[in-house]
Amino acid sequence: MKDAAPQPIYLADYTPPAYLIDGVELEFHLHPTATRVVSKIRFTPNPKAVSRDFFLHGEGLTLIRAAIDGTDITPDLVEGGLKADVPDAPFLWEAEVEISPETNTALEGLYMSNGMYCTQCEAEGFRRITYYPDRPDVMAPFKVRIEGREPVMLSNGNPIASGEGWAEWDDPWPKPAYLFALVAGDLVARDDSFTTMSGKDVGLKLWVRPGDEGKTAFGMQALKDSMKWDEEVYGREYDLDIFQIVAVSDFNMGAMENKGLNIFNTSAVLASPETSTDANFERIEAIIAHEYFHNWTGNRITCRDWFQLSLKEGLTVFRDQQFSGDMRSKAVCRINDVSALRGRQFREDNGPLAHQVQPDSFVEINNFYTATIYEKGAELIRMLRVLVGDDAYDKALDLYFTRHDGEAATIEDWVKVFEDSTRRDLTQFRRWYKQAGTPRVAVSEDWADGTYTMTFKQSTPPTPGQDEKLPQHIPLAVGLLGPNGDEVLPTQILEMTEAEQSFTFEGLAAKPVPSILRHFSAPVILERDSTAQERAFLLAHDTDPFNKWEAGRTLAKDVLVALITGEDAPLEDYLSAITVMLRDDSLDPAFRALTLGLPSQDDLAQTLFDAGLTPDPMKIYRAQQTLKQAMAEHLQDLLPRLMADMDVTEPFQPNAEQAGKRALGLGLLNLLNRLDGGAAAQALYDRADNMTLRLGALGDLLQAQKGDAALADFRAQFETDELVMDKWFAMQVTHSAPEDTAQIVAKLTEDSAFNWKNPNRFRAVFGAFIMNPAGFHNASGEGYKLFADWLIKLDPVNPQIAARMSSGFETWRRYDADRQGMMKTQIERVLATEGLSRDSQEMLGRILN
Ligand code: 0A1
Ligand code: ZN
Repeated sequence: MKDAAPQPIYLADYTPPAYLIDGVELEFHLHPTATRVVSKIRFTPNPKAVSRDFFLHGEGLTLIRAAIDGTDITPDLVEGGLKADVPDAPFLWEAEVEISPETNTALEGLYMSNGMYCTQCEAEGFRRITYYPDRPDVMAPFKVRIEGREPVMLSNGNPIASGEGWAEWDDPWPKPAYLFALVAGDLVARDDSFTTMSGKDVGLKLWVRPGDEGKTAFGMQALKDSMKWDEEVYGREYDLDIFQIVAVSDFNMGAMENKGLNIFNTSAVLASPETSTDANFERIEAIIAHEYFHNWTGNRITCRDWFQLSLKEGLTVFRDQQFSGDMRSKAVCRINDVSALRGRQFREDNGPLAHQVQPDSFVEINNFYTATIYEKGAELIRMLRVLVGDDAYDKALDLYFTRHDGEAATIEDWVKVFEDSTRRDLTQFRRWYKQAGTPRVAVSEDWADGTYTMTFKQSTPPTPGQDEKLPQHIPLAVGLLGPNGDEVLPTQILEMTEAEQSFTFEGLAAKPVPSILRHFSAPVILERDSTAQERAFLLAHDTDPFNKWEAGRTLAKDVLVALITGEDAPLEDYLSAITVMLRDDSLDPAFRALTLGLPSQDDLAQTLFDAGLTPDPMKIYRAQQTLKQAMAEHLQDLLPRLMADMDVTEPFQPNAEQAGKRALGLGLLNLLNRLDGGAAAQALYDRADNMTLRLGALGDLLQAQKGDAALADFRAQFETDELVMDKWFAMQVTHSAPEDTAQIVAKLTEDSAFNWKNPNRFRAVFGAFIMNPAGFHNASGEGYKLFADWLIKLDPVNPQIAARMSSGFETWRRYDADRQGMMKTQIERVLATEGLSRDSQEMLGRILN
């Protein structure tokens, strides 16, 4: 019998906690299968409470003893926790529980990774460590004593004392339980220090397993850069004596912002030129910044409840995006951020998993760490900043930090801060948080007697549970170009608030070419009929780098869609525009590399689906191949010179400048590869002294079906490096021929190195699989079955990852009846699995409906 459907939790049901906590003392006696946790918690009745019921969350705990004010009691063990009768006055709660970190494969709570103890408590993992009011609006200072045999034993806050077999930590800043952390094991640290703006010395430690010390320099520098940036840009200073990062091999997400003790997936912190690509370095820098920035946006000011998740995540993503833009190229970072948004968030917002940035309900909060909460949430903050202006934004943030420091706040508090400090009415803007779905903005234009009029119409398609949508407040950044390419109107922000609205520009000498939605000023889909000539014109002349890139991308998309549907493709326009762009040495190589890239297969499938067509994954794949071949042939005389220009002769640096050259060089090599059958790729593979070039070359060799020797060599060189071996797995799936993909995946799962319980390894294979549409959607349907088999296998071991991966089926309704039928069968098969987790039930249930 299947379990009853899990019940949702509603935002509308929020009530304040019955009891608050003055202080927590925890004592850990570490043991792989029988860790004892002794807790002493000083509770006080909350004057704002609506009930006096005493309930503590607890899951998978063996209760050994409980006492109130020193007297042993027998609490009522109930589903999800315990209840007890307590005094109507402050009291001391004591408990002792036993847990088994070694058998905790879900990687939530206290678990073991490679013999090392570590924790993950967001969102609701602390209840697997001890009985506690595990909700973010209960904040308390923590003191922790750890006893065990591990040479290094860490927790949040400042170190107090330690001796043989024990260590004590004190975190004076009140925090919710989801920010608790403990790590113990055989670890070594890279040490450094940072002097804050008020002159305080902070000790910095980056802890890794012995052997990984050589991969810590970049992460440490990124941490110091982040600390400095947050002082300079947001006026935020660090607030403990020590800041620590620990790298852990088994981790469900990228990293976690636990107070003073960030825990990182090794993939999000360890880096060296020999083992990490430029993209890895860039991601690591951003994640280190993100977690560090949470110290203020997330930790000092946390969330009242999980419906407010975007309060901390949207803002912190926005801050890390600003940081990356300042550290690297603003234009390139913005293009990358928008590409990621479209690739993940638009896909989510236009399918069965669409949800609000502030949801009204959820079943399993772990399923809501989504692109909508994170990346769309960041876009909302970016729009607010555009609407109020940079200075007003800075003032609003100062007010936010003063007004809410030490609190568990809400999204409403956040918007109110902006209203109070700018005196703007943001009533309509609030809809962005409550309306799911990506708005479409259609543009038409009119030109007469020197007057140019643009008319915008907005509409948002229905999303699950939300049929009716109201007009949004959309900032449209617009500039106008004259016929000779000069800008006749620099960027203006047009505020759209109506369903349909016109804007008029007078006194123009000639009909202008508009550049609309500059820097992607709002997360919308712009619909505008345009000619290939106009797109090529904007690619050549637009002063806004984002729209310049966008023009090239849209032109490429026009070509691809026409190739797929069999219409006339503006191929010549595209090829000549791209040639001019590539030849332009004044353009940043990184920008040129991005402009050379094509829209993804997934993007094209969604575009066709939106146009009322049924996407055929093979036709999409072939159209991409055809266009790349045409580009290669058209550019063949230019390729060798351009590639030579991109050679980096200086020693490897993971900076934006060198990375841009490598990216363009590899983009060109990918074209040349189609003409020389892999010869240049082999030569590059043989001489590469860094992972970026080595991996780029390997990808091309696989593409050319000449990768066997390089693959074997790669494995032999990096067999003992988990993170590089993840690449070895992923590359084979990504660069397989569509008809072979499922078989390759199946073969890889039999490899002795396929340690599937490790989230990074599982994602390397199955993440790459579902990101390869032509392979995954191969008409045989064997990919669907294989994928479902593995979801079923993973779910009882690690429900969080199984549920996240099930989004591979998210787009099933886009496809033809045969594919839909086959996917539906597999989704239903997984759903029918006995004991399927709440996580997977919720995700697959939503996908199906
Ligand atoms: N708050 C972290 C990410 C994170 C979220 C959930 C986790 O477990 C369910 C783990 C980490 C961040 O934004 O970086
Ligand atoms: Zn975050």
